[in-house]
Amino acid sequence: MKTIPGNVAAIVLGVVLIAYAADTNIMLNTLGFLPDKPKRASINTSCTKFTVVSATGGIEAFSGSVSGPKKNNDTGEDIYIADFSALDEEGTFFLQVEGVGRSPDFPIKKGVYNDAYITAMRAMYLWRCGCAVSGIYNGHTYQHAACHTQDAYLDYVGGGHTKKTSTKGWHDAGDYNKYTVNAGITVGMMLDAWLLFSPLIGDVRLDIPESGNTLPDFLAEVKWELDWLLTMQLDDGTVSHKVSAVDFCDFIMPEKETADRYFVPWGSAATADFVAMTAMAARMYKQYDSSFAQTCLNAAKKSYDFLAANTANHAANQSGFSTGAYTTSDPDDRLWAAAEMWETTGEQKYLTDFETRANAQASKVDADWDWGNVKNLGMFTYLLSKRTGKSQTLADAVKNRLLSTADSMVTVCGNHGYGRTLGSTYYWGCNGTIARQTMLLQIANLLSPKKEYVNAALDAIGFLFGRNNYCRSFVTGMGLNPPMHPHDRRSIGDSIIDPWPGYLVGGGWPGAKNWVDIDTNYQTNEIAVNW
Ligand code: 9MR
Ligand code: 9MR
Ligand code: ZN
Repeated sequence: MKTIPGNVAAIVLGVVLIAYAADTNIMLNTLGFLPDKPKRASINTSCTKFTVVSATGGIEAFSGSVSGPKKNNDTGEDIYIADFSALDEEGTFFLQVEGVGRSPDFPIKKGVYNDAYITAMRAMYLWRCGCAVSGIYNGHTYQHAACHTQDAYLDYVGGGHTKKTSTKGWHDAGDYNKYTVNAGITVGMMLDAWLLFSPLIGDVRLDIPESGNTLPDFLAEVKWELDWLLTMQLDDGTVSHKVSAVDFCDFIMPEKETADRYFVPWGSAATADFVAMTAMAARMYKQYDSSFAQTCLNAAKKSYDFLAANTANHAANQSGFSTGAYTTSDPDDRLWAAAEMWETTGEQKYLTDFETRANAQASKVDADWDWGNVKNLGMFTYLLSKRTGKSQTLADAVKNRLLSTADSMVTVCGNHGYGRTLGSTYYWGCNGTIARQTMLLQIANLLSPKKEYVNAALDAIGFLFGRNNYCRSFVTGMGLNPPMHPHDRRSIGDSIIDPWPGYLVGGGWPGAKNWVDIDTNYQTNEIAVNW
């Protein structure tokens, strides 16, 4: 039996049992559970009975028999499930599995994921480029001085060796470059989160420099990225694919990277993503900052007009740069751009553009999507729009496909021993996709409420926070035994042992067992804004 640190003496029903460490054969969401929602643990060794014990009183709060075993294809394990969903009292508990051992302590309480939300949002703040950042977490002060204030040179976009300001934005990942296409999926998801959840997150204070201003903190954080994005638009309406040094820098703090950084030539996917993001921002910031909203709308129209006059896919010419490529063809990006332009302006030409593109898509909604495929974002906007004028046939087709996709996600999740909504699919950054899938499930739940959708979304979160074959959290600073060596230049370059907090690492690929918590392993252990 493998053990991990965290030894606690357990007293059960007045009988002193052996003092033993939490056992790595019992996997569950180590952030804990909401009282009224399902609670399941996965056990990868033979077992029959389990109890849930109050960690404070040593009182048995629940007992049951496991189900299974069921073969987990990707990990090759036989998995047993302990279901204690019926336990709805608040408190701190652990699971005791007869003949196996015990789980770590976990809470059941309302708002159990609120801290994770704040930490993840503050992680976006800590990712800021173009300014000094500082934040205290678990007693450590994570900080760096103002970085990349030199951004950026125009050499590659026809401006000679002169500069145009392109500061602000978030660093992309473990590297410090800034990529428009990856900003697309990231900002798109975040502004959709605002659309869906602003009543819940609108007042949550993130303790960022803008806290207390008129703009809600969430929108203030996203605006830091939008302010940078606006600098990426070139005079003719094209949008630069990235701001980057020619090569990745060493494992140094960001302010130590003083190499020249350049605007990289335009690409049509980047330009379309820019249209979508700024059109969304025009809508969502309007009530707080109408002049910023107008700036966004003007920028969106300009780039949209360029694309309308230049319909061919245009890959950015990235020669001379060895940094992240984010190469992707543009039909999905153009579709998303058209959807956001329509939703923001209500103009028929955008609706026609969107519907033509949407009709041409064989699959209207995809279960598995990332930065290279933003079609879902456009489809979601179309479905959630209250505007009149939609084609009923198309709207029905998209909605049906969305719901059937959500239904199959529920099935995939239920068939997987660890409730992994992506089933047995593994690739670079797949953990990010699992987090992203919760968005599709939430939108399905909005359009056609079904508790299974929300439960699958919770399972996705559970997988990322410990109910997985590693029995570890995949998010730095949170949950059980989290990543300690992410591929993150700040975490490697500073003197603090614990990595910068609040970041999801990419996860195993090519298979379930290939994640390694080693900082050189960017293939499985990097962090990135879109995850
Ligand atoms: O650090 C880089 C990381 O952010 C990228 O995701 C990864 C793939 O593009 O590349 C990393 O940089 C490595 C480079 O590709 C090859 N030389 C070593 C660099 C650091 O590991
Ligand atoms: O997330 C990207 C992944 O889908 C690609 O397979 C991979 C290789 O091209 O690149 C990933 O993006 C990296 C980017 O190129 C540079 N910054 C770090 C990103 C995360 O590893
Ligand atoms: Zn920077």
